[in-house]
Amino acid sequence: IAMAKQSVTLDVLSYHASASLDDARRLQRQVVPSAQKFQLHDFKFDDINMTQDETLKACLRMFLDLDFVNRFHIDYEVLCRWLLSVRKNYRNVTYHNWRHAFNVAQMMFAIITATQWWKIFGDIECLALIIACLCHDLDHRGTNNSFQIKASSPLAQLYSTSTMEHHHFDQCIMILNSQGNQILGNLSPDEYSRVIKVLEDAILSTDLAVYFRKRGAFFNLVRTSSYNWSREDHRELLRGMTMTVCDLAAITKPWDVEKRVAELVTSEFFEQGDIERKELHITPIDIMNREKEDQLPLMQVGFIDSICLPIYESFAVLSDKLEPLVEGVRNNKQMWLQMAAED
Ligand code: 5BB
Ligand code: ZN
Repeated sequence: IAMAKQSVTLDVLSYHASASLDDARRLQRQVVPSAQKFQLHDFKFDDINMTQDETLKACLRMFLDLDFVNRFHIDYEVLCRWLLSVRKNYRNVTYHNWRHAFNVAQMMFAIITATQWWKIFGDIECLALIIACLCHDLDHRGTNNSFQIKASSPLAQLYSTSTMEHHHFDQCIMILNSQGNQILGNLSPDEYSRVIKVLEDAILSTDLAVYFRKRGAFFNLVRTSSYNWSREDHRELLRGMTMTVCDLAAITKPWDVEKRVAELVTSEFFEQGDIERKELHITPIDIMNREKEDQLPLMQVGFIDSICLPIYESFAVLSDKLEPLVEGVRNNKQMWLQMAAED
């Protein structure tokens, strides 16, 4: 079993590639516009009109404004190369690509600045959270955990639960350890291990199964106002839930954005369904079945009611600064209901 695991590991890890020093130096010389210019504090942020280069500069802006570069003595050229490497290790899949990761990080930035939760988390946890957002879907293949299991993929042999999320974390660690990409290289050993622990926890929290397992405890803390953010276990819950809130944030966006993103999610689901039919000879579940396309608006309503509204409502109780997120979800629910009624 040890031998088998080792060869599976080598197989899985062989995809990694670092960005070139030339590209890093090119990015390093560019002027980085302000957060205002990029609208990085805006909950309605939309990346549609940004170039690939601009998404990287926006990430540099987040690192600069959160004071990570000074506080953690991050070599700016190393940061540029790390960002390029992270982007390079996303695949060109329809939804779970670099743009998705970038949007998740922007929402984390907007939330921790608007609410001032950066004071609750402190600099180490904030650094870990932003890195986690950028890395949380690294090397996603456009197929979910249950697909890995059904296809007996090498990844599923390596990790039987939270399969993809463990892989995203592995990829994240590999990039952080690569020559010329070590943005955590100047942290003290204690700070370094703390960042890695928080990072792992945050990336694993993006498995919806983990969200379902933990959300009850979180809703209780919020409902009864019995949270104490100086407690690590309470903060850990808040960090995990914030990862989910950022991961699913397309559902809070203005309708034109939400509509466009939902189409990407749908396409990726259908593409998985096609592979399941063709290669695994099974009938895909409804959300992945092209023949059930007309059920989409009602599926989105179900997704909103069962997964999204509870967490965004809970977050708005924690901070009234987050009310625009719930309003966005409620508005999109009405739009999906309207679409369902039209067909
Ligand atoms: C979600 C959980 N899944 C295991 C089964 C299906 N459900 S669902 O019924 O709530 C559902 C969610 C059904 C259809 C959906 O999209 C059709 C376009 C969605 C859905 N999921 N819709 C969205 O707009 C988004 Br965003 C998502 C999230 C997709 C990424 C899944 C990984 C989530 C990690 C937290
Ligand atoms: Zn994601």
